[in-house]
Amino acid sequence: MRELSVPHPSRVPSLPRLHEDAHKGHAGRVLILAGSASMPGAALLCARAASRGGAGLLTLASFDRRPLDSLPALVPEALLLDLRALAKGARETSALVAALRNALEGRRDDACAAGPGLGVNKRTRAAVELLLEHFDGPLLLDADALGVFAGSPQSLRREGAPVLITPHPGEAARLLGREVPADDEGRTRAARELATLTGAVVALKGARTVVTDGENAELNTTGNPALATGGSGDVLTGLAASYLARRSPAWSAYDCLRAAVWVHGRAGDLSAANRGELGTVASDLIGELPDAQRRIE
Ligand code: NPW
Ligand code: AMP
Ligand code: MG
Repeated sequence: MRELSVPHPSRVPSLPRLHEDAHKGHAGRVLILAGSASMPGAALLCARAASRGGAGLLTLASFDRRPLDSLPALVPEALLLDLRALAKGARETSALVAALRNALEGRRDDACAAGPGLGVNKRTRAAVELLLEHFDGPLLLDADALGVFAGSPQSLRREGAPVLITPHPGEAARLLGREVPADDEGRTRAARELATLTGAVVALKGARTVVTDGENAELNTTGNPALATGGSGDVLTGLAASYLARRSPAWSAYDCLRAAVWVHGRAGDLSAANRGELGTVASDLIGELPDAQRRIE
């Protein structure tokens, strides 16, 4: 089999194995806040990737019905958290964010990811501020959850459980308030600066994604331009969230993110080999995740 001949990448940590008696709670509970009426696909890609990344229990929360309406057909494993319904149909930010707050109080999620497809607006900003304050597990912020903090990366800083951010260079530039250099040295410097300002573990995406926890930094070795397609980053967010939910003392937030970035790139490499770079769409990456991930299982 082609895949079995690929060696375990020595610098990428192995995924923690579940013990023999594990139940789905041990595999990790993941909460995703993503999607909107005009971008349901981002939420669905994120949820599908989290499901393939081994989430034991997966919930998609949305302020809009549309991502949730499509979910059962595409990710039957996932649970739905309909924030509009919990807010009794209200559309105001205050009511919707209060519904999220109430929902969080009754939940026990091991990790949360927020951002893909939410839109850059006041509601997203209020929701992410709420998660920073009240979600006490690892919190991964991507896409519009970063867009709402343009020019104020310090607002992402918090005490306690780790925050992780996965900006592409455009999002990183908005956070920092200046362009990110294109060369590897400049990208690494920018990623480290973001880690320092936010206190977060950072993946600055692109070809050779830089992953840093502020101290350590490394460039990812997998991936190719097949990944330069809409929704690709949303897949990474879901995958990383599922790894974050797999609690293990030997498995840091930095390890999770390095592993997710490596597997995501590898899925892109497998898809390019099977379909070509042009023929790969983000959904295809999800189909390649099991094979890609087996290399580090
Ligand atoms: P350009 O184009 O070169 O001028 P945005 P987004 C720059 C959702 N999606 N290197 C780019 O620069 C996401 O989850 C929904 C350098 C431009 O300025 C978000 O919620 C989908 N620059 C939302 O859409 C599928 C780069 O950043 C700007 C760069 C917006 O996310 C698609 C564009 O970025 C999408 O995932 C790079 N590698 N990449 C769905 N099906 O529902 C980007 N830029 O404005 O943040 O737009 O990334 O599409
Ligand atoms: P996003 O822009 O959020 O959809 O994220 C795009 C994803 O694709 C990130 O994980 C990038 O690292 C990856 N990616 C985009 N272009 C390339 C490339 N040329 N080579 C490798 N990975 C890429
Ligand atoms: Mg993105």
